Amino acid sequence: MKTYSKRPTVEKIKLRGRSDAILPTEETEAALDVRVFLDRVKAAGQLQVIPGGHWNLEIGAISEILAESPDAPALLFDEIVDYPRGYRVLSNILKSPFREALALGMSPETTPVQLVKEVKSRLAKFKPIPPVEVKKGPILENIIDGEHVDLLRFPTPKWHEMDGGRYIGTFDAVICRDPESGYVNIGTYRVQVHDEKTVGLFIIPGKHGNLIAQKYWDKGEECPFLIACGIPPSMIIASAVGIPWEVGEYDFLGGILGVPVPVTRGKITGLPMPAFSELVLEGYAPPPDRVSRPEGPFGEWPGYYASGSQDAPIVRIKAVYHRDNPIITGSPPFKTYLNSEMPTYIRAANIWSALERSGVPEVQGVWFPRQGRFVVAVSIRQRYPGHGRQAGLGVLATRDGGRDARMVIVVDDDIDITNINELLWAVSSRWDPKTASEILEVPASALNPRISPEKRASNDLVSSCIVIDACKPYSWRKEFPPASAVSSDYKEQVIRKWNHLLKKTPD
Ligand SMILES: Cc1cc2nc3c(=O)[nH]c(=O)nc-3n(C[C@H](O)[C@H](O)[C@H](O)COP(=O)(O)O)c2cc1C
Ligand SMILES: [Mn+2]
Repeated sequence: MKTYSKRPTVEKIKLRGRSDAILPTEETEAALDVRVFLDRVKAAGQLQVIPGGHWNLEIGAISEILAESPDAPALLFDEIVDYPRGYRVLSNILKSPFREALALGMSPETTPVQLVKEVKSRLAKFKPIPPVEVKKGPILENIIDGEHVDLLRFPTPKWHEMDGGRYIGTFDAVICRDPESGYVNIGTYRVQVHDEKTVGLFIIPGKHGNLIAQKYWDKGEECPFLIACGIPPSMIIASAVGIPWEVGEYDFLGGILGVPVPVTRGKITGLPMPAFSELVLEGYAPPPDRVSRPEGPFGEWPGYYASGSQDAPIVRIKAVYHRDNPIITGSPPFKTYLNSEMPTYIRAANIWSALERSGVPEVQGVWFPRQGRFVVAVSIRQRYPGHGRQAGLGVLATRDGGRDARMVIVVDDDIDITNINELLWAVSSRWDPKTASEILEVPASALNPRISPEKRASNDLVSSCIVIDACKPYSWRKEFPPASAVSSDYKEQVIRKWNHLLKKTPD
């Protein structure tokens, strides 16, 4: 059997300076090294290798078509047209609860709401763990610099038909350092290949990477960057989540996983890159008022081209680091119902804790249904009149639940909020739109397709949101007609007896 890693991996690396360094455990090895991750995914029958696809649209289209299947496999594209065998692209990386759990360094059997709960409990006990610097790492297997830098050597896909170019950074980690405090930030920002030695960066104003770069640019200086375009699957948990400025994303990820992230320094900028990354670009972004280039459009995560094409900063690449046979990790955004969004675990956990902290009791789960990422679902065990409404409004009062929200749905705890069928069944049978709704205005973002051109032009970025209280009405909940569905106890008995027909094993 072909394996993608030569085990053991992390243990081989000599640790420098920190004799107390905690090495990754079995659970976190897959989270910190995409090749170990692929071995586990392959063993579980969730990896599909696709030879011969074209970088121009085919990889994107196949990824989207296969994302529609209920157990969407991870896709490893090899022998890509125009490129040598071994130069690969990995997509649909985290599109199953099994793979999400692996990336979170948790047991792959964990169910989605349990994952949110586990993340919440890890965040409650959270202590940052700084990265550990190592001398050697697979990312240093190949270093190309100066005149030899040629980004076109990598099979960067053009993902969607109307994209303005090829995007090497979609499941990426863009690393830079605050010149004042020395704080290292990591953000997932999309990266377009302009030519052999230049990429374009799309960073929304206010994001940390932009705040940092602006400090260099204000002084007329270039901002040093590392752009990791093939990353360990767990990196996305930290790089794509709004973590407070004081907590570095490496330290956050280490804290969540319980082990330090092994890093090694870029030769030119001295910035730390994950030692187990696959492909890292290093370079400098000149002040955009001096040099910028049109960037985009790019199919964005809500499933539209809302932000269009604009002049954006560039990064001139001075060095490229890659593992032998590098893997570009890609996550082309699709319609929201096809996206896998690891950060939603953190965000759901944050909303859940915020509700608890604000004194809303008995929350049983918080979830972002994949079918519509502008929707938040909450389940509660009702304790008093108005409890459901309070929980729904509480979601909107949080940073993670308020922005761009279109619908907050609150249901009783007999409903599995991760099952869209059950959720809609509860809404359609227990909700009274006239008496059990609130409609409010919430902050929106430029990527929200429902912002009118006028509002966009005047920067009036707000949209409205409905809170749907689909709990049984508290005052007559005991008289609410009982559901006719088979009870869970009896269901289990029947499945056990009729297993040969039902082809299902009881949990
Ligand atoms: C798949 C994916 C792609 C993203 N692309 C971008 C992007 O192109 N530009 C951007 O500003 N934010 C993007 N984001 C959101 C940022 O990664 C996120 O806000 C993160 O918190 C930014 O890090 P920061 O808080 O350190 O700035 C993306 C998120 C995900 C999950
Ligand atoms: Mn940050």
